Amino acid sequence: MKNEVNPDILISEVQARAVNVPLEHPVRTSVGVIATSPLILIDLQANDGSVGRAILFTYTPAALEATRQMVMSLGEGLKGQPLAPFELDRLLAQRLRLLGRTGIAQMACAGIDMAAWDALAVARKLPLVELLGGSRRPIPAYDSHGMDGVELGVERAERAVAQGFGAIKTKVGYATLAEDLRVVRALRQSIGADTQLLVDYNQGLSVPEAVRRIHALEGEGISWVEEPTLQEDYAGHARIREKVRLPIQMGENWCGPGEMAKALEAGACDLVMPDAMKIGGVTGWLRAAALAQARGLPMSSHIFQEVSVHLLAVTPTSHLLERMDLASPVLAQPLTFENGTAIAPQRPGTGIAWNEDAVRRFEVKAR
Ligand code: SMN
Ligand code: MG
Repeated sequence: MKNEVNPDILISEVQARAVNVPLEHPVRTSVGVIATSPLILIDLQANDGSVGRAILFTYTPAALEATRQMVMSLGEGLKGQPLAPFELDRLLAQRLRLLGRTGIAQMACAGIDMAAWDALAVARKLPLVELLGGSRRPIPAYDSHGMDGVELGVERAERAVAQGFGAIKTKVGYATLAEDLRVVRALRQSIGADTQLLVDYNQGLSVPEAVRRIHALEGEGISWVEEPTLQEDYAGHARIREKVRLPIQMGENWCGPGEMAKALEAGACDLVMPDAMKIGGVTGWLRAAALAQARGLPMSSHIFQEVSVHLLAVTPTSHLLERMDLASPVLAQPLTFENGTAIAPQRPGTGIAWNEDAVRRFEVKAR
């Protein structure tokens, strides 16, 4: 007998479009430059008329079409399924057990997960954070910059401090330690002692070089050193962590909560920052938050600010929201920051909606 009080809402269709969006500043890292923002925009239609939306960031335009196709084909296989994200997660895990939920498969599953949670929140007329049992509250954020050198680095840091950010992240891993120090000292001088300074090596150093450079940074007032060595080298991160006095941060590359558990088991880091896409969407994030809570590890986000502002509000060890604007040009109402914090929008769901004129302008059609 169907539950007439609350008949299942069913998935009707999943659509995915690829766009390549200009960035105000290229994201320069020690291991490569991201010149534009390649995104997959997902629309998940439910049979009650609700539409869930999600964004995927593919890091390189080369991954756009494959990721879009993966979302579309997995979505096709979910037509008629109840709009129940935990059930969808179980179904996709089962269907991809042999392939493995890694890389583009994991990204596509996460995109469907985020869109399904969005659709459910829209159907229930609640902001996602409230559907998850939390409340909309200011989440402290840091402004995230690239390997911008001294001049642009100071210019961006001063603008962020003027906007009220209490923390700035810069990317380091220049050719020499001296250049790292020159940039860090210039930024420290420009932002003053009250603003936190975070650095991100983007996996660019060997373990011995990381120990050498982080020792040299220890007197510079750094609040965290992110991904000093290869992200998959948990033992290497643990060796660095044992030898230095600055907190080691990582997590943006963990593919699902399972990889996070292995990293924590290895003692790889003092702080965690899962990526809402790679960790497995809302569902993956909730499981990651429990792992962080069990070990008392402060948990920050990695890009995906529009959904992360909801997720950090229901994260027991919530730390900092990363502000790196990768999608605003195609959003109808970009997330706003005030005095270095952001609050999940009052609108139902995540609040993600497309600026369709901009989507048409930046859309990348399959050849
Ligand atoms: C980063 C890397 C690649 C794209 C966006 C952001 C970076 C970060 O590692 O932590 O912001
Ligand atoms: Mg990083």
